[in-house]
Formats: sequence, C-alpha cells, structure tokens
Amino acid sequence: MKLGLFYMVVFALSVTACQKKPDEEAHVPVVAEATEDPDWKTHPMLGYEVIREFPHDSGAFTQGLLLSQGQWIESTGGYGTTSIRRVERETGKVLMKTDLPAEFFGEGAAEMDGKIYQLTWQSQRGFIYDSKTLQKLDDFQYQGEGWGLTNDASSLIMSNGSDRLRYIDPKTFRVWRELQVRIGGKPVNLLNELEFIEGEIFANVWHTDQIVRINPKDGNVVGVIELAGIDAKEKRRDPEHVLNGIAYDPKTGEMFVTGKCWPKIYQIRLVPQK
Ligand SMILES: [Ca+2]
Repeated sequence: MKLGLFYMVVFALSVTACQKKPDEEAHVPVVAEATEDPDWKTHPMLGYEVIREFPHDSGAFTQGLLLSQGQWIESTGGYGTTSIRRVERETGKVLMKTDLPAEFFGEGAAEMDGKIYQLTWQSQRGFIYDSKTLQKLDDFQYQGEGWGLTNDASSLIMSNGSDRLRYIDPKTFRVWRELQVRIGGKPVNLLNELEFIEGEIFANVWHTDQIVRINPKDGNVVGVIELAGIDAKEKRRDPEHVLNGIAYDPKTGEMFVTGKCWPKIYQIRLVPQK
C-alpha cells in the first residue's frame, strides 16, 4: 500500500496544472507573504515525530479542528452531542461552547473573517457563529452530505466523503468549483477533515491513519503523511474513533493532529519517510 502510494505520488507530481477559469480568477486565494517553503514540501512520503502532547476531551467526537487566537476551535459530532467549542490549548479546558439541537450531527468547521462556519452531516445545513463569542449568527444550505471544512481565505472548501472538494463562496454560498482529488490518476475517496496548509489542502482519509496533501490547482495528491501508531499508547476502544483532526498555525508552522474521542492532541513534525 505504502509503496503503491509512493509511485502514484511520483506520477501525480509529473502532471501539469490546468488552466484558470473565470470563476477561479474571481476567487483568488489570499497567499501569505512569501517565506521559505518548509522542508516537508519536497518529500512525497512523510512520517512524523511527536513534539508535544496536549490534553483533549475524550468525549469529544472530533469532526473539525483548527487554531484561532491560540486556542482550539473544535466541532464535535453525534446526535445530541454536537457542539462548537473554543478550548484552551494547554489544558483542554472548554472556555465556551454552543450546542446544536439533537437533530443535527456536527461536522467540519472553518474560520473566516471573524466567523466560524460549521457543517452538519446529512441535514444539508450549516451554521455560522461569531468567532469570539460562538453566538449563532446565521445558517446556510448546501446539497448532499457535509464532512470536512477549511478555507483558503477566499473560499470555504468542503469535503463530503467522496473524492470531490467543493469551493463555496462564503457570501453567496454558491458552489463555484468542484475539485476532483486524484492520486496517480485514480480517485481518492472518503476525504474527511481538512486544513489549508502552506498552499496545500491536507485531508484525513476516513478510517485510515493517512493524510493526503492535495494541490488545490489540479486536485493531484502531491504527498502522503503516514500517522499509523500515533495513538498506540491510548488504545482505541471504538473502531469509529479514527484520526480526524488537523490544525495548523501559519505564524509558527506548528502542526497538530487528533482523532475522534482521542484523549490527546499531538503536535507533530513531518519527517521524510523512505
Ligand atoms: Ca482542520
């Protein structure tokens, strides 16, 4: 599996980017000031080293994770256990929390322009909160299932468990682009939690210990991160408690992963894998 993925990654790297369409020109991602690319960008196969462990609520069925003002924003799922939370990073203490009615099953979350956007699984309805207070401001509709969510500072980027990522305008909620994710020309299905990192889209692949790195220009997977064994000490009690949380601090380059109901959030360093 690993070797197969490696060859597919090499193949994917040789595929050229597609041409820009008018819609793409209207939604230009905001790119941070040019800095040196991190070393991991040049390696298609990556492993990890754990730098630090942070406490995490083992009752939180993590569906979305991100950093906001040095704190975690976390979306939890489940019928009756769905919430959006702001959590102290060092202690795992829940600083504020807004629950959703039991009919909603929370999914991915993203922050843009002082607002938090949260998806739900099958209700075709998302919710918008004030980032500072987590007070509900509004809601929005979309078609199909909602899984993961992130943004490139211009568009919300959403997964739905398939190999397609949808780009959504955060003002009109119109889907203006659909990105097919491929590795060596083959579809990568079950894309779940997302994080936009250094110009790439990182995606947890559901029920695996792998994160794929997606080139947003053409949907090709440019690298795979193998995280098998990261929670080995904790012993998963439930087969649904899979890897499903990616957060990143663009100021420091710090990267974090967790899973559903995992007792820890791990700060990791990406290292080349042979
Ligand atoms: Ca995330």
